[in-house]
This record gives sequence, C-alpha cells and structure tokens, in this order.
Amino acid sequence: MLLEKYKIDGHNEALQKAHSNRLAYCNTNIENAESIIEKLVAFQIAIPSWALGTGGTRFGRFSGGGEPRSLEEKIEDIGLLHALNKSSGAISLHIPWDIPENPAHIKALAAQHGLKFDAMNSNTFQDQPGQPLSYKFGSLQNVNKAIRRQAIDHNIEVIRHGVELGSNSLTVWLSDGSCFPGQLNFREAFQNTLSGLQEIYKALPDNWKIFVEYKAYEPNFYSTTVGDWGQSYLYSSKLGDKAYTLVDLGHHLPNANIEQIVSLLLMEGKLGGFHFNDSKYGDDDLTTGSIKPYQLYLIFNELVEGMDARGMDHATDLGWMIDASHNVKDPLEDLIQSVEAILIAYTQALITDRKALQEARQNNDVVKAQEILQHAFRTDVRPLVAESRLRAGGALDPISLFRKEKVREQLIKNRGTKTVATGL
Ligand code: PSV
Ligand code: MN
Repeated sequence: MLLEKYKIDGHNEALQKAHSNRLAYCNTNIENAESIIEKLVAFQIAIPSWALGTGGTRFGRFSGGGEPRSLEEKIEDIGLLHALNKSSGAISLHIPWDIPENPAHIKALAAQHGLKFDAMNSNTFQDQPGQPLSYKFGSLQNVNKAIRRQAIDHNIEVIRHGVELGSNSLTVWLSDGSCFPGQLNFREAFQNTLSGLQEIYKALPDNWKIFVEYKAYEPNFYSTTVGDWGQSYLYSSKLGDKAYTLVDLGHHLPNANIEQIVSLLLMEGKLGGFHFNDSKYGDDDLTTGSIKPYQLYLIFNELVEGMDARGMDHATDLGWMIDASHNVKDPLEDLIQSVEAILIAYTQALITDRKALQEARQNNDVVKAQEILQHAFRTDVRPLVAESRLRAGGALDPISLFRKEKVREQLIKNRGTKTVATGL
C-alpha cells in the first residue's frame, strides 16, 4: 500500500500552526537550529527486513496480522515508513531469509520507494532446509573443516547477492561459542574463526566493508567466540582496513559503558556500524530509547564528538541501523518510535555545548560537566526533529497519521491475519 502525498500534506496542514509555535520557542533557545535541521534531514537509519514482522520468543509468537509475506512486501513496508518519517531510506537484508529471486526487479522496487540497500547479513546461526551440514556446534569456529567451508561459502554468496543489489557492506554475526566449560578450545575456536573471516574478507569487492558484530551471550551461554568489543576489535584489526567492529546496543553485559566503547573504537578508526535497540536485562529487542534514553544520548554524544574529531560525515561514514523485533507492538509503529528516539538523541548531542564541557573538564568541574550534559538531554528538541521531517516531505506526527489512515487495518485486509514474515 502507498500513502499518498496529499494525505501527508493534509495531516501537516492541520498541525502546522501548533508546530510553528513550538518550533519558534525551540529556535529561541537553540543557536544553530538551521544547521541541525539540515543534518537531521541527511541522517538515514536503515531498517532490517526482519523487524517488520512480530518477533517471537522461545515461548511463543503472537502475530499482529498484515505482516509482509515476501521481500517485495517488506520493501513496501519500509517504503511506507520512509514516506512517513523520511529518515528510513535504507533496508538491510538477511540471507537466506530475503534471497532476491530477481535482483533487478527488487532494486527497481526499492528505488521507487527511495530506498538503498544497507549492509547484507549472513546467517550461519540456523540450519536451513536441505543444508548438508549442521551449525549446531558453530560455523566458522567449527572443529569440522567442511562445516567451516560451508559457512565461508555462504558468506561469499551473501556478498554476491549484495553486489547485485548495490549494497557495499557485509555484517557477520556469529552465534558461535560454547554452552559448557570444556566444550571448546578458545584459541582454536578463535583461529578457525579468524581464518574463515580472512577468506570472506578476500572475497570483498574493493569498495566494500565487513562488520564484525559481537554479542556477549545467546544462544551460547558459557562463551561466545566474538563475545565483546575487544574480541571483535582483534578480528577486525587482524583482517585489515576494510574490517570494522559493529556495536549492537543490546549485546553487552549489564551496565557496560557503551559510550566509552564507542569513543575508543572511533579513536582507532575501527567503529563501522551500529545496531540500535534497547534492553532491560540481556535483550536486544526493545524499542530504542524505551528504557535508557539518557544512555542513548550519552552514546550519541560520544559519536558526534568522536566523528567530528576525525572529520567524519555523520550521515554516511558509519552504518546506522535498527535491530529489533517485537512481541507486543505493531512493528511499524515501533520502528517509528525507534527512529524518533535516535533522532532526538542525535539532536541532543548536536546541541551539547562542547566548548563549555571542555572547559569544565579542564577545571575538573564535575558538577558543571554534568549540568552541561543534562541540560542538552533535558532540552525538548522534538520540534527540530519534526521540522526536519516536514522539510523532507514526511509527516509531522507519523504515528497519529499511521493510525488515522488505518494503515495496519489495510495491510491486514490486503495480506490477511495469519501471515508470517521470514525472520526470527
Ligand atoms: C543477533 O542477536 C543480531 O543482533 C544479529 O545482528 C543478527 O543478524 C540479528 O540479530 C538478527 O537475528
Ligand atoms: Mn544486531
């Protein structure tokens, strides 16, 4: 389904007056509002193909209905999202969940919706029907050479699909690890994984990057072979210039200082990509900013500071993506909320008074440093984010328009209540 431009315009007209008042107030408090709005318009967050259906847990899955049944319908859903917020201009595919049967057609369809292809994701954490060898005891780390070969070949195949679509990066997340002490020789598992990644690296086209994603645990519970940023950094450093660490916010042990991790990876030029979500315990599936918005702001603060220190382009030099899939919310509404939370945190980082912060640090004025950060965090920047959407042609209030136009009801009518999107 398409959301016609006149509906978005009508919605915006009705809200324009109240929005202008809020924006005028915001502009009086924020000096560089214009340049912030420009940065917000440029900032795009990729949507993963697997976030459009209802996620399940090992205890069950409660479908909300109207889920996309094919890659075409996933693209359509992200197109809808992008029409509403103008900040979701890219899709990230997971192979084999999203094998494009006709790449030229898929590419053209995505272009019609104004979407690009972000990082491609390989999957060696599940066995697929007809797959000759099992990943039960790991893929690239496996003690069996033939299984390692199968995993390497799969990743090379994913690169091939990505080339056809115009993507230029591969994200490798391995569930490899062990559930019990003694199950693995850690060094051997590392070396096997490294040599597998080296083979995959060799298959990367010149303009491609590889992102090595880490995760502390799950599905393995005793050790994970790419378990933290240190291990990912080790792999990416040994691989070479085209290899980077990917930070998924939900992949840390409780209380990890993610902002510090981000800062140091940026300093080393090894931060490549980001998966946004939020977590309460050890999850990676909650809506971005729903639990720890202050942490999200602190992370963005380091991102902006670190990227500026290296002269990087905020919009294009890192891969920005949401990685979550929901049990209880409408997936599209959830994604609208996540994108909004990301843009708010980004804006708050942009308005942070860095000069004053530097001075406070120089004077060991801890109180002042906290005041500066919390001032930015407590500033209501939503009118700036809304204005950037308006200028780009999106909706001032995407969720209310989504509901008013009964988008989910229409998707259910077109696709049915029992559809299941491929993914987890
Ligand atoms: C693993 O939890 C992960 O974060 C990786 O990015 C996967 O590719 C993705 O989720 C989907 O399962
Ligand atoms: Mn992830």
